[in-house]
Amino acid sequence: MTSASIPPLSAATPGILRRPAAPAAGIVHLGLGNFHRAHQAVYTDAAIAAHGGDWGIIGVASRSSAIPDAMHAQDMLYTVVEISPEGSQFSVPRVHTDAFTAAADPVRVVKAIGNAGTRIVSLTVTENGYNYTPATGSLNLQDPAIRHDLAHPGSPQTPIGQIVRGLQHRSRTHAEPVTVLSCDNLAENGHHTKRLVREFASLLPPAEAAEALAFVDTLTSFPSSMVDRIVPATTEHYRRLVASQRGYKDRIPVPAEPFTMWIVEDNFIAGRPTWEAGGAVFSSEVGGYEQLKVRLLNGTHSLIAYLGALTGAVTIPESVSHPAIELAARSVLRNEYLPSVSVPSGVDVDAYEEQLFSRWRNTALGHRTSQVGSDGSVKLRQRIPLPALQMLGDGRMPQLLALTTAAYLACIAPLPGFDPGPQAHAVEDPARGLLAGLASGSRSGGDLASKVLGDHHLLGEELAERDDFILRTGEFIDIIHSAGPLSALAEARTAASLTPAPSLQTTRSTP
Ligand code: CS2
Repeated sequence: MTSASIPPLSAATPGILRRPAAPAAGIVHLGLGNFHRAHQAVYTDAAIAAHGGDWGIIGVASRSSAIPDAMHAQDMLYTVVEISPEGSQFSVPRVHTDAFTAAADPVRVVKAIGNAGTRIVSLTVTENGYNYTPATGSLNLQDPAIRHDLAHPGSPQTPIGQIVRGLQHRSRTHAEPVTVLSCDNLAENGHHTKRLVREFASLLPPAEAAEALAFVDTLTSFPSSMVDRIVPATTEHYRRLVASQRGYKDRIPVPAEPFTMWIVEDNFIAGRPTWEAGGAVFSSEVGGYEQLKVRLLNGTHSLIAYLGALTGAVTIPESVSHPAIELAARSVLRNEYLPSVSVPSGVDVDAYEEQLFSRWRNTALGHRTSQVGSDGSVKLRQRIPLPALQMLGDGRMPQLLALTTAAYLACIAPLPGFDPGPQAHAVEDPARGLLAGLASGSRSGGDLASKVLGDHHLLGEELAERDDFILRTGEFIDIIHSAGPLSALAEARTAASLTPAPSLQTTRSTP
């Protein structure tokens, strides 16, 4: 078959099983990117296959219409390609009932969330999509999009604005309860989302605020959840792979690693799909799983990404295959992140660590250092401050957490005269302009670190007070600039090995 004659993916593609009856939509999902389509959608597909239920998903993309357009052209279908060095597995979830773009049709988002048939509003909008101030964790009232949403009830642009306007619509029309489910890498993501929703609601005119807050407090639940699956960006390679192996053209296949995990707090005020059918675990220990994941996986991932980008590594497997980077990653994970984690009962940390390294070594996946490095100004706030403050409180310097911070700044805010290289240039960040401006007026690493961490509270208010951490970060910035990232890494590891061993008071929950 020539490439031109390969048919597009559709409901008529051989091998696509039709359901006896299409489910009605019970879920509105904000954030139609690759992660949602390889994670929650897959679990929901398994739940509907096993137990039925009206749990179809209306997918809402934030700004671009590329995914909704492709989904409509493909009968709401797309392929999940599980990639490992051993080979590829293909599956086609059949759960989306509709897809559209919020920016093009803001009224439709409010109506979809407000619809009585909607029982869950879920989100994968990334850490950056919650419009909060990393320093304080509160809603960012300086953000023009939040100001717009407070002033224009009919056309919200932000997920928090869309949710509050949708909840107001519910409260005024039918008062049916609903669950708001965050699936982003934020500590206590349910509490965090509820807090931002309440903050937004409380800024409405008084009568409206009272009504909205009453609805939030009594008829809306906000479970926390820990989500985990490495999902790189789609490239032409995956489109070609699907065409050659499956015999159809898919414009939007999603590559993903075979590993997947979802731990959810069972707090769904209006019911939920039996996601257990896809392997989800309902647990009262979500907080411990979130800490484990956000610090050991995501935190260590940041170190691998920034040091890798500075050494020119294009992908995470390339970076972690460098022996010095692997040693640093093991050291930050075990000695600096782990002591701050309440390890959930039954989790074997040694096995978890080995599994992480084998996932990061998945060369077939091609997960880019610049992708993991993106949005550090919001991601690092979730990953670094608590473990760093705990160590500092014990009188120990978190050398590798300071190095992670320094490597991040060297990538996106290099001092004048330093070129961090193409992988660092490819890192996107909402604070890039601000931080680059601070760097251009800085004379040294210490100067830059003190402006970014001290004056601008990039890692929160408490760390802004820790001159010792700021100074150490500044020293690492200087070493990276003068002698390169591997010298900074060697210095951090030597200093870490001279620091007294962690007291290893890892809090373990009782079984
Ligand atoms: C990564 C995550 O981009 C990042 O910061 O650490 O996207 C990571 O791949 C996922 O959270 C894995 O579940």
